[in-house]
Formats: sequence, C-alpha cells, structure tokens
Amino acid sequence: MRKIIHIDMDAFYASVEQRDNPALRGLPVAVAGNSPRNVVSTASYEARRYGVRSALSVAKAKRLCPRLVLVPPRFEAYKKVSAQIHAIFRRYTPLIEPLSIDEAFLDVTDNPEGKTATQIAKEIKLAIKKELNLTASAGVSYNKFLAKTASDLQKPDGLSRILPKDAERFLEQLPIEAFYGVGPATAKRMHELGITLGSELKALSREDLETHFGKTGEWLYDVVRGKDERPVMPNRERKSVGIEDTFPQDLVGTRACEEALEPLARDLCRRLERAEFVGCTLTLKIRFSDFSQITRSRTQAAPYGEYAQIEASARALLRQHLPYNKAVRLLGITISHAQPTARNLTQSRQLELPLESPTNA
Ligand code: TTP
Ligand code: MG
Repeated sequence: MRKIIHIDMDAFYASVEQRDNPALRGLPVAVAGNSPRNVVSTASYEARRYGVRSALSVAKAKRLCPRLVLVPPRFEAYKKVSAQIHAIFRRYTPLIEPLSIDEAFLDVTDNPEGKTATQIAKEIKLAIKKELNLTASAGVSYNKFLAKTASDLQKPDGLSRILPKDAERFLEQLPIEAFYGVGPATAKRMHELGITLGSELKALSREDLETHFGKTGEWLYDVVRGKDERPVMPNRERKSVGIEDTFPQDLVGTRACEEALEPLARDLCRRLERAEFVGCTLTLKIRFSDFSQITRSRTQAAPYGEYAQIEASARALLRQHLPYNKAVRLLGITISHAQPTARNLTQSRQLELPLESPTNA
C-alpha cells in the first residue's frame, strides 16, 4: 500500500501578498492582472466570504465586495515560494510531482525513518508555517486521487487522511463536484442525469459512463471505487497543455462547432496561465459521431498566449478541415512545442495551404 501526500497552498498568490504587505492582512484581497480579460487569479479567504473566486471578472468581484483590494500579481515572488516549498518536500522524498505552482504530490512510501505519511504531512505544514510564514493544506491517502480530494476537505490549514477501509464509503457520500476531474460542465450534465453523489455515480456501468463522459467517464468508474494506480512522477516536464469536451449532443454544422470552440479556448487559456506554459503549436482534435477522428495543427513563430489568437487559429483549422456531412462528438485544443522547430514550422505551412476542400477531408 502506497503512502501519498498532496500539498496545496492556501489562497496562494493572495497569501503571499498578505504576508509581504502587512497592510493587506485581514482585508478582502484579490490578485488580478491588468490583462484585457481582467479576471481574478485568486482571492484571500476574507474575500471568498463575499463569493469572490478565481476566474471571476474583476467587475463582478467588485460588485460582490465593494471594498475588495485589488493587487497586481508578482509571479517572481510566487515562483520563489514554489521553489522553497519544493526544497522542504525534498527533505522527505525525491518523488515529488508538481501539479501547478502551488501544489504537488509526494510519494513517501519509503522514507528513511519509517514515519507515517500523516506525521510527514504535519512536519511539512509546520516547516512551511515557520520558515515561510504561509499555510498549506495536506491530504494523505493511498493513491493520488484520494490524497488530492483529501487536501481540499479542510481548507485552509487543513490536514485530512483517507484510510483504505474508509475510502469507498467516503466516496459514496461525496458530491460529484468534489471529484477531481469533474468540472462545472460535467457536473451540470451529471445533475441532468440525476447524479449528485458518488453512490449514484457508482451505480452506472463503465460503458454508460464512457458514452456520457468519454475518457473522464472511464476514469470516474475506477476512482469512485477508490482505484487509482497512477504513480507519482517526479520532474515531469510538461510537453503540452490541452482541453477537450464531449458534447451532450453531437454538433451539426460549422457554426455550432465554432460556438463550442469559444468556451474551450477560454478554459485552455486559463490552464495555460496556471501551468505557466507557452507553446507555438496549436492542435485541433475533432471526433465525429462515428468515432473517427482527425487532428490538425498549425505552428507559429511566437508562442500562443492570448485567447483571441487561440480562438482564431482553432476556428481557422476547423473551417479548413470540418467535413460538412458529419456530426461532431468531441472537440479538443492542445498547445504544445515550447519552441517552434524548423520541421514543425514547415509542416504547419503545408497544412495551412488549402489543399483539400471540406467535402473530401
Ligand atoms: P489554487 O490552488 O487553485 O487556489 P489557491 O491556492 O489560490 O486557493 P486554495 O486555498 O483554494 O488552494 O491555485 C493556486 C494559484 O494559481 C492561485 O493562488 C492563483 C493561480 N490561479 C490562477 O491564476 N487562475 C485560476 O483560475 C486559479 C484557479 C488559480
Ligand atoms: Mg492552492
């Protein structure tokens, strides 16, 4: 049985700001850049009481909490803290898999002093508090899914443990929104199917889940049974960041597909920002109602960053390659290739030539 810890810093950017500027302590603070999209990166717990959350527009956040203090982000400061918490993790194990700037999985199955995972999680939280003057929440369990879920149970400054004998019962009463991998769109579809709890999820067959939710569905079939064999993978270098969505009903026609691309491009932008990933190649994946699938890419010299660029490229690929006679079951967009290589630039230029008409694609 493995011992896995998931650590996630509390209100990360906002906590660093409150730590470094005592005048902000106790106040509702939102960290927000001055990008055209103007959304909240994160909010202090004081601001969350008003409903201020990540990804909310600044305008809406201000309406919810008029005395909200807006602070511009300082990514260098957050990266520094991220490196410092990793140095603390390394005192206990080399098996560390970062998930984002403020969270990581640790595999502490083998540790020299034979400590329990809970003991190690306590020590890590204490070191973060004493040395960095910040708080983190920890989840302890025997796999990644449960450790990740556990770390969210008692935020902020929480420590939760899910034992093997309690896992299935715990998952049965868990609201489906709390399952990692179930985003707002999937949750909405589940509610439409009458699924609100783990127990109801568990009642569905693997085939049913796959039909309704694609890959996510298959994944949920296992995790709701407490099964997740994924290893903790240290030093995983990100090669790409992507997003895809299987639609509740197949989309017919270019217009419907273009509309569906917009929220995908928006979510992808958010993911790129969080992962601090940039890449020069955009790949559009289209799966049709008959389960056949095409992927088409284009590469540009400068990395993709902005929503407008991503959306425009994805839309152009869609227009070029969508056969009008097939309904679309899934669309996905991925950004990859941190640097453009001569080879993929050439490939991309070829792809962008209108070599094929939509009818014979
Ligand atoms: P999270 O760990 O999701 O959030 P958090 O640490 O602010 O709060 P919590 O206590 O709930 O863990 O994300 C870590 C940081 O990533 C967050 O401080 C800011 C950044 N971030 C964004 O920039 N945009 C987003 O949409 C989200 C969710 C996070
Ligand atoms: Mg966090």
